Amino acid sequence: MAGEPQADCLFCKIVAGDVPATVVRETATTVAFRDIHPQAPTHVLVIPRVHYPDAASLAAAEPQVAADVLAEAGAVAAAEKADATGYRIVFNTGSGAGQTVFHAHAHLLGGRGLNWPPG
Ligand code: DGP
Repeated sequence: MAGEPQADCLFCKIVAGDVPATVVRETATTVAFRDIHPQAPTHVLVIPRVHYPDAASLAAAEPQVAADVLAEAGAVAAAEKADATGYRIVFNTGSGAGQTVFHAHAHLLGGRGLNWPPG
């Protein structure tokens, strides 16, 4: 069922504590942890505890949780002092855009200059 944990989902396993992660913040609805392949000095993933395959489907079904993910990305940026120089919040959506884990997640990237447009 939509929103329910999926047995084959890596990020559902991180939410459950079955796969270890370096967690930096947690709320009732979200978990934020460091990306295993960081692309910037600050590279944190913020995920909803509920399972939806991407950000748009999360926002359509549970808009408050989608807002929580965004707010947490901002809170992580502030905690990591990435807000001093600017930061980027990215939701890769679809394999053509680089999405590899199909559990909605925000990439919070900061701590260095970020070029535009992204590759
Ligand atoms: P995306 O490509 O947008 O689906 O982002 C998935 C990110 O997840 C990617 O940057 C690498 C990260 N990742 C993959 N496996 C793990 C893991 O086991 N632990 C952590 N912390 N991050 C992971």
